[in-house]
Amino acid sequence: MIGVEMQKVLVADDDAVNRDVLGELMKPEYTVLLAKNGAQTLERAARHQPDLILLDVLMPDMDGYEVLRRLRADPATEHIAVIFISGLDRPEDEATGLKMGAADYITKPFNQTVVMARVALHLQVVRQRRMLERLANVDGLTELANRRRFDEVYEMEYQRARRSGRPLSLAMLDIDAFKQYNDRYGHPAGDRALRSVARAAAKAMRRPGDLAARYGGEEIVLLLPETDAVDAGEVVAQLRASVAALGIAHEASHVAPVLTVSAGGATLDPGKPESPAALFEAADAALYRAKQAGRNRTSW
Ligand code: GH3
Ligand code: MG
Ligand code: MG
Ligand code: MG
Repeated sequence: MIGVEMQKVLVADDDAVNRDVLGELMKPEYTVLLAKNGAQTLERAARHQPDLILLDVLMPDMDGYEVLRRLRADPATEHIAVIFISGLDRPEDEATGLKMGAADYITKPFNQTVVMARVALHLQVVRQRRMLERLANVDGLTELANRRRFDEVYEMEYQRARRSGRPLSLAMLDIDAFKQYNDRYGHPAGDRALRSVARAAAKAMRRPGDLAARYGGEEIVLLLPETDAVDAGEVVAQLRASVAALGIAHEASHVAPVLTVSAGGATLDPGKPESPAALFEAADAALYRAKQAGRNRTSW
């Protein structure tokens, strides 16, 4: 695959000869990782995030079924495709492996060409699943999370914050006088400007749980878990400053000679009965106030 990073295959077998044969077989096409027992398999799977594991069933420390069970129980490895490769060749063994969620079951002694073909097939499925996930969750123009993804994560984070009593902040951003920008510079230039603002928003996300999403046309929403109003205000202030610092000329703006954004924020009050929709509306109402007050500012 030219220009594309090679997919990673983890070969897990306690038998050194099998390991080497399978490893050498995969090497020309894939990045190969090796593991000689169950514990190593789990550790390497979590650390290296292979696309596929070729998993031996009979291993002394932990059998392959148990390894698969533990892979599925850990959010870091639950999605990894597994092909069993085993000397156990009874139909019941194969059925057990497939029912547990293995993508395939190959019996030993294996035919190298067939192993390669099956690995290629399942790696293609992995790529297609990733592409579908991307299409479902990522906005094509800005590469930010899309609204569908935001709604899903927001609901989850809102409930988590409610349970834990920890803060949660939301900020809604909207580009100022963007209609005039399009009118003055053209729609393609508007798209480029929007992409630049989106990149600035993505960069402003500092913690793993932070999420910047394209909510609507030129509206970006920030979801900031574990963040109170003061810290969230700081994130928004820095983002607004970095958008201004892009220095995207906007001669038709009545706000400033460069592209600016207005922002509205809201922070979950653990003491008040609220709803995800109410918190969202509060951020939207704050954005409206920022616009009313003259734009290029933040309201909370
Ligand atoms: P305001 O300061 O009140 O926000 O003024 P505005 O002109 O930005 O008004 P509003 O937010 O209501 O308008 C959004 C405009 O953004 C209208 C639309 O043409 C433009 N827009 C929305 N999505 C896109 C996009 O994907 N690409 C481009 N180029 N323009 C977009
Ligand atoms: Mg074995
Ligand atoms: Mg606007
Ligand atoms: Mg708008």
